[in-house]
Amino acid sequence: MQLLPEVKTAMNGIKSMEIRGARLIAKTAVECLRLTAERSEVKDIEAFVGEMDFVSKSLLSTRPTAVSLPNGIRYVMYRILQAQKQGLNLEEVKGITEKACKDFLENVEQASMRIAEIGARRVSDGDIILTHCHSTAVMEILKKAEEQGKRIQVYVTETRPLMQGRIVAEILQDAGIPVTFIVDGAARHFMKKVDKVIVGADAVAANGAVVNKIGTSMVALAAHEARTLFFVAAETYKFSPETIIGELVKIEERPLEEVIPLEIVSKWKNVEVRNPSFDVTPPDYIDLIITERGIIPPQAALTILQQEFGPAPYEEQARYSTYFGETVYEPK
Ligand code: RUB
Repeated sequence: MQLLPEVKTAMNGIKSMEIRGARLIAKTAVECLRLTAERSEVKDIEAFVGEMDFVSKSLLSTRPTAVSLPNGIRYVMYRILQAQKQGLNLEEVKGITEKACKDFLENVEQASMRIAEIGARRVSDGDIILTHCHSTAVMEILKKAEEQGKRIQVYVTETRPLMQGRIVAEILQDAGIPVTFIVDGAARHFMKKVDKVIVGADAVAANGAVVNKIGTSMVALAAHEARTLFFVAAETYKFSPETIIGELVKIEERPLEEVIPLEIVSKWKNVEVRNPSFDVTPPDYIDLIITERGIIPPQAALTILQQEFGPAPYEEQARYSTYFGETVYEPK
């Protein structure tokens, strides 16, 4: 089975991180599904489902941590498989696929606007905020607060090793927000001056733990010590249904040359270099999670998952999970 050239380019973009951040990864994946369905030339439903399944699994192999990616794929594939089960014809199933992709992408846009509005309410005039890594959700909250006439200042960590902090500094500077750019290790040094930390999320677990860029949990620890508020901005499609049944979110480990040039490390005979891309911040260090449905304490993450994935999710979740394993998803 062949992937469209556009899908291959998108997959390479996600792997190389030209396309990065949980929201953009999910949007790109669902756009790949939409394009595949639109260009599909197969003549029967089984072949169509097989094609969509192949593209889904290929997309899932790009980066493992951002739960928005499997959730976007799940949203579309679930509807395709339900339509197939109902015995709809190929054109109808294709129509449902197109609608599912469009709906998911529209939901993402709506959620972005809502999260900006809801999050901006938690930002006060005169606030000093610290953020770590580049989150589109956080950027929109801060820009919205600025638009509302709140004067804020933002400490931006550089975010080793790939320096997403530089993107953040540029975005905020262009929005007219004063920025202080610091190395990651300086976060605790400045934390006493900070009113609120706001970060994004790649995944939110059922127990309220948040997976985000490596270093987030150390920032959270420093915030906890300084009694600085720690907020997470996460749309509900970043909540992980698999964590309800005890699965752990996989932490991506990236190449060592992102951390240190190969010519240096090749001279080190007895040194191991590790490059985990994300870490886990326990719910105890999180004051609030800002979602498009409202603000929740981390302990309410399970409720959000139950609302998003059904009121009695346990058996259903196990079925959802099988889609991501070797076996084909079989709806009831
Ligand atoms: C990006 C990162 C972001 C979240 C949320 O990591 O950790 O904080 O993905 O982003 P990477 P958004 O650069 O490795 O992808 O709010 O845009 O979804």
